[in-house]
Order: sequence, then structure tokens, then C-alpha cells
Amino acid sequence: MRTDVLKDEDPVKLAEFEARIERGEKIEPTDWMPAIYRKQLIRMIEQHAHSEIIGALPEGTWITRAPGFKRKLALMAKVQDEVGHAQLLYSAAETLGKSREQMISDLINGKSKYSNIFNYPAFTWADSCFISWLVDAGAIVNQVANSRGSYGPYCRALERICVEEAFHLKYGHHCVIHMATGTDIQRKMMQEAINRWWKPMLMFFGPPDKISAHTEILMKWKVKMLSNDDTRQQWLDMYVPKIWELDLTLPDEKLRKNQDTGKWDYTEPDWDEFKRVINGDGPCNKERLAVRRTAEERGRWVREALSRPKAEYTIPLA
Ligand code: FAQ
Repeated sequence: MRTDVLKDEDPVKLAEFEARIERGEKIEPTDWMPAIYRKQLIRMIEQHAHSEIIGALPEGTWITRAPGFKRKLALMAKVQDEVGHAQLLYSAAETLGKSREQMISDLINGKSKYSNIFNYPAFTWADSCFISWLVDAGAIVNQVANSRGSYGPYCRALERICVEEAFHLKYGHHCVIHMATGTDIQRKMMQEAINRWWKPMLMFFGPPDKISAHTEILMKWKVKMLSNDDTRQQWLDMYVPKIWELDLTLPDEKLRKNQDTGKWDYTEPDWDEFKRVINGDGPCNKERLAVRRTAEERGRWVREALSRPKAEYTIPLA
């Protein structure tokens, strides 16, 4: 497959490109790069950007219902950060030649993917706490690794994103501790949220390495610095003990650290469900895209005004 996608590339330029990556140099937008490197980066950064703006929605619905003023302020700031991350990522993807308009259009028309996990509903405040702590934790494990990757603009965006995500993680952890050490009803709410999100969370890191379509080439070119399975294992290693410490349980009897392999054993989530969800048929896909579509339509006049700075507008009286 590798030889197939690279057959039209200049072998000398390709060898120099790969040597630069091997030496740990960053590839910048004006540098030569193979077409498939560009295409893969656009795909991955664009999906990441979409995940951030769509990811703002399940938590966003809790801003008005957050328990108390401090939580409301913190959640509002977090959601705003996630949208800001999307802006950084869209800018990084634009350096590779795809316009932001095209990316947004591909998102709202269902052509581009975004993270599976944001297609599930946040029924209770505890769901929002789960996202802020554990989904952000998963994003951090992935992003810290990839910030050491090969494409300069993506790595720089990730570095900045990770700093902000570190605050989200503390906020989320605080929220979960509060619930887990609260009343019986709060503990029950938190436990039920964990049970609901466990499988989508395992899926969040992508399909198992043996069936992952893009891992091989992305790791060869240091776009992905950890495989899907390794990222999942790292997250399990860091967060399962912390969840257990709070006397919360995880809905998988098979889950344990295997002392022989040094890895976590767990029940595989339903990968058919994963495929359905990422291809548009999850519990909230339609709702999520409808929100983005409305935002796009309502904001059109602003974008048009910005693109024609010399045009004169009449200020409406009402
Ligand atoms: N969801 O060959 P692989 C966040 C697709 S940011 C949906 O293994 P790859 C912040 C994949 O695109 C979260 N689709 O793919 C936040 C491919 O489909 P395609 C997002 C998925 O690229 C927190 C097919 O399956 N983070 O959460 C998923 O090598 C809280 C085959 O898979 C990033 O995007 C999935 N989970 O590895 C915001 C990080 N997994 O395109 C708000 C950057 C796989 O061929 C609140 N991305 N697919 O049609 C990556 O690191 C990689 O793209 C992976 C997937 C690891 C996600």
C-alpha cells in the first residue's frame, strides 16, 4: 500500500523528507511534502478541529444548569476554550491548503468525521463532569504525544491546547471528586454516568491497531506518535486507579492490569456500534450537526460583512 500511494513522488525529495523527519526536524507549510502526508494531515487536523467545536455542545448544554455560580463560570470558560482550540486547529489545517469554509461545509454536510464520543447525550450534570475529567484526559494523552510530531503548525497548536486542557482536567477532576464524595444521590449519578460513557470512552482512542487504517503511515511520518492501542493503554494506566480510588466502579468484569503483559485486559467495545456512530448514525449525530448548521446560517451575514470591508451597510432601526 505504501509503495502504491507514493509511486508518483520524487524519490530523492521523498528520501530527504523522511530523513528530516527521522532527525526530528519540523516540516513547515512551504516545505516539500508528499501529497499523501498533506492529505492525511488535513484529514486528521480537520477531524480534530470538528471534534472541538462539536465537543463543546454536550457540555455547553450544562452551562445554564450548572450547580452554582463558580461551576457555571468555570464551565463557560472551558467550553469557550474548546471552541478556541477549534479555531487554532482550523488555522493549522488551512496552512495545508484546505479553506475553513470548505472544512465547515464538509462537517455540516456529514462528509467529515469528528470524535465518536460527542454523539452521546449528556443526560445529567455527572455526564458533564465525566467529559471534563476523563474525555479531556484522553485528549491530553493523545495531544501531548502528538505535539512532539513532525508538522510544525499542528504541533505548535497542540502545545498551546494542552496547556489549557490541563486546567480542564483539574476542573473536571474536582467536579468528579465532589460528586463521588457527596450524597448518595450524587454518587449514584456519577456512577451511572461512568457506566454510560465507559464504552464510548474506550472507542475514543480509535479502532484496535490491527484494524486501524492510517496508523502505520502516520506513525512512520511522526504525525501520530502513539498507536491507538498504546494511547488507550496509557489512559487506562493513568485513570482507572484514580477512578477506583474514589470508590467508583467500572462496568467491565474483565478489567484488570495483566501482570504478565503489563497491559490492561478489558472487554472490547462494540466496534460495529463505533462504525455506525462515526458514520452518522449515533444517538445525537443529527442533533449535533443541526446545531452547527443553524450557527453557520445565522453567522453568514457576519462572514459576508467581514469579507467585504468596503461595502456600506444600513444600520437597521430596530
Ligand atoms: N471518532 O485509521 P484510524 C477532544 C476514524 S479532541 C471518530 O485508527 P487515525 C477535546 C478515523 O478518522 C478529540 N472517528 O484513524 C475535547 C478513520 O476514518 P477515515 C479528538 C474515528 O486517524 C474534550 C477510521 O476511524 N481528538 O476530545 C475515531 O489513524 C472535551 C479508522 O481509524 C483528535 O482528533 C474516533 N474516536 O486515528 C473537546 C486527535 N477514531 O478518516 C470538548 C487527533 C478513529 O478513514 C470536550 N486525531 N476514527 O474515514 C488522532 O489522533 C487520530 O485521528 C485518532 C484516530 C487517534 C482519533
